[in-house]
Amino acid sequence: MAISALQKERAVYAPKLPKSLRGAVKLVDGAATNSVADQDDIKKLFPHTYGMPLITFETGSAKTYNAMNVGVILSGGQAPGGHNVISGIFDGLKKLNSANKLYGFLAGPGGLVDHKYVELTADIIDEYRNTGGFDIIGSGRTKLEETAQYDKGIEICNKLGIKALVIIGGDDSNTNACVLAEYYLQKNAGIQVIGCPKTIDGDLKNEMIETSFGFDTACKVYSELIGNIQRDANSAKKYWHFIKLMGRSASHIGLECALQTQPNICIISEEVEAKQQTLDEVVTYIAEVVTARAKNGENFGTALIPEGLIEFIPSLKVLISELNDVMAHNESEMNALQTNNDKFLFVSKKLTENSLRIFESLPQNIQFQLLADRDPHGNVQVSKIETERMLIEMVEKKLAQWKKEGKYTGSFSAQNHFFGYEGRCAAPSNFDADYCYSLGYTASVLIAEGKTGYMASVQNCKDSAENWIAGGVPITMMMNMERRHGHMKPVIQKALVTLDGAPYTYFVSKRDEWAVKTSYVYPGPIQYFGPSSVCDQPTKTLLLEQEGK
Ligand code: FBP
Repeated sequence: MAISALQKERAVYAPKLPKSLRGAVKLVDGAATNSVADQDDIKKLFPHTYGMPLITFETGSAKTYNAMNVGVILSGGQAPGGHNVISGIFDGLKKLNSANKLYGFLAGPGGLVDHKYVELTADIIDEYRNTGGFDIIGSGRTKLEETAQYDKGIEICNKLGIKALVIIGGDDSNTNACVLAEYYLQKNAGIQVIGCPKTIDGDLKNEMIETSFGFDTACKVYSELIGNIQRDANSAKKYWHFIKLMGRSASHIGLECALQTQPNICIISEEVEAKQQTLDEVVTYIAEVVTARAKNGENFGTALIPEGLIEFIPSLKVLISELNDVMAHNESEMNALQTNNDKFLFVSKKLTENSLRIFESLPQNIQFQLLADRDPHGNVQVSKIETERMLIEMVEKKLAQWKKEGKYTGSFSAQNHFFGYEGRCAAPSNFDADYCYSLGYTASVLIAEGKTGYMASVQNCKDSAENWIAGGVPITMMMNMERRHGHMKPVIQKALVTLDGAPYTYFVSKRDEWAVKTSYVYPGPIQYFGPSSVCDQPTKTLLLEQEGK
């Protein structure tokens, strides 16, 4: 198979491990834990895995471990570094006992249920070291939520002699990992379950998990592209670029890219929600920045728009939730309707007066996109809603109105972009390559030590990799109760952008200046070789959050 010159060099990159993982490891128990909220409910639901202690690894003395087989699953959207988690697990297992085997379940959690798997041998692993993508075994979004699925898991694990599963996924997949760990303990099935924090969205983090893997690389890729666009904008001086950035709910990606590139505008969904802003207020803010820059003769700029924005504008959130209900309860009638217009008329009759008014005020393409199929969890597929185009259209209208009123005299010509899939499978940055490999290695040690219901953790990431602290965090510690599809469910608390957090506070202290002055930063492409100050830096979000800790 043909590979690029970079791939060839990258294949021999040896990810950096924390000191404690370089030789024999000793596990040190910390304090017993509690869930972040709803302790009584979570305790009741997870009697076997609740309250377990935090674990940190230290250098220990050599030990022998019995041979064991382990299964690994990639769950949900791709994120750079997944292959390194798997190679970290593989190398960790082989170091513990060369007879250990690793099986990969194919195409996500569905592979466990449908008994589709492959044995991951050294040849396969070597082909994928330090590469982006999840193609080594594929991923999927099948939800593990029924005991029949868990039992199918027991069947295949028994057949293959698997004593532990590693689930590499986001908040929902790790919630499932914990449910599975609890169920297997209840059934005395002899199968441990360990989670690993994955998602480019950056919203699986907390006191103990400093970042989810993939966020670093994806943000660096998007920031490179934004920087390139800014250089073009500043050269041609004729376009406003509206750039939508992936991240289903949280605005971490947009915020990190803003910190890296200093654009003129970056909307933060969590702020819009907290301030209860209307769509018109968001449009007005953008139009005001365009107007202020036009006064300085600068009819160009960049605006970063988080993918999830539409669901954070309170009135649109209500509209979307009404649409979800109408569509879920009238599935067959909706499917029978031939055109988008028919669908629009059908749902319009079922909306409340306020939501109907909002729905009618949206551009037609957005109305139709809001009527498109939902994802397997019943959510709008926000990556398919062209929020950036909608905002361009609405800003254009507002500026035309202001021109008539003499409030605006510039010219407005806009380009739209959406960056998401461009970054999800990029070759992992050194940070992600090292972090992921360390997470995988950590998972193998947790398994060998008989742990279950834990998420592999690597902390102190602001420091150089040798000083990172590996260990395990009980997943129940991250849980609270939330309403899902009308029922209260235990779930890992999602980390949205906090408005008193250091990254947002820093951004707010700078954004007015960045809005009017052209203060662009051009980060350039990810560097895989060269000085550590260029190659190994974590995200600005992580550095600001961990400052002083
Ligand atoms: P995960 O949370 O599963 O990591 O996926 C995140 C994400 O990349 C979001 O940013 C995006 O909205 C969504 O997946 C896109 O999903 P799909 O891959 O199904 O198009």
